[in-house]
Amino acid sequence: MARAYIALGSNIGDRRDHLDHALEAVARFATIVHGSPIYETTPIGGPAGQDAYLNAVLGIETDLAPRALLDQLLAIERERGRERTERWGPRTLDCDLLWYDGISIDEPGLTVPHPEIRNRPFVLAPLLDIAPTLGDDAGPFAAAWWPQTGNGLTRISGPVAPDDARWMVGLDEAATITGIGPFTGFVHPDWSNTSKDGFGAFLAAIAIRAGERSLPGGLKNQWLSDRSC
Ligand code: A4P
Ligand code: MG
Repeated sequence: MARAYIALGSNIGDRRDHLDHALEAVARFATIVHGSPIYETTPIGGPAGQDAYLNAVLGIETDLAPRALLDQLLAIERERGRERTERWGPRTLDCDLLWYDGISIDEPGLTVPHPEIRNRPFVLAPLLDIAPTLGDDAGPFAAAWWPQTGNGLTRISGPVAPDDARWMVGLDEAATITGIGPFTGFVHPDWSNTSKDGFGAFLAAIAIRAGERSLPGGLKNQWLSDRSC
């Protein structure tokens, strides 16, 4: 079983629905063990006038080899009508393989770790949320993070209500607080009926409920207040 990290991005159509679809689709062939917060991010590169992106990262365990995993990710992009017209152009859904079991691959059509991780704040932020010590031969990815890297990123998931400052947390964080982890799969008690906010609300609910139970002042005060982005 290999550990891998996948970056998701969307800036066309119902962006959240595309990410939710990716989450469910990845669970067809992998166990999802980490789910990052979702960020709304300013487009980097590509044509002027693109809409803002939603970006997130999943940590998975899978029996698929890297190439087979990439093929599955490209298939998920196609399910969402992904079209490639220009470099870094807008897209319904982008699924990039960021990192696979610590190995390096440089083949036609597959480079791992993804060469742009350190240059992409919209990847670094959610990745470091769920895997703060991850790195490659050049060192930890966290070394590429500077305070200004967070400019243009807004952590949006999953406000349970629009005026509510509660944010989604990663599964590992939730598991630490609840003591009921590690999670061996993504299970929502009523997943088929939870559309837009299913994932974020699920994680937020776990963390908030556990936080209210065990942390004086509640989870929000304890460790959401010191996040800089
Ligand atoms: N390919 C090779 N290695 C990989 C890998 N590790 N993961 C090949 C995924 N694909 C890999 O991909 C082109 C080809 O790369 C694939 O067919 C595959 O065989 P693509 O998805 O068309 O390329 P891309 O995503 O446009 O480019 P790239 O280099 O992955 O760049 P990024 O970093 O994904 O940039 N701004 C914001 N705010 N948020 C975004 O998500 N995304 C981009 C795309 C630009 N600006 C953005 C965002
Ligand atoms: Mg891509």
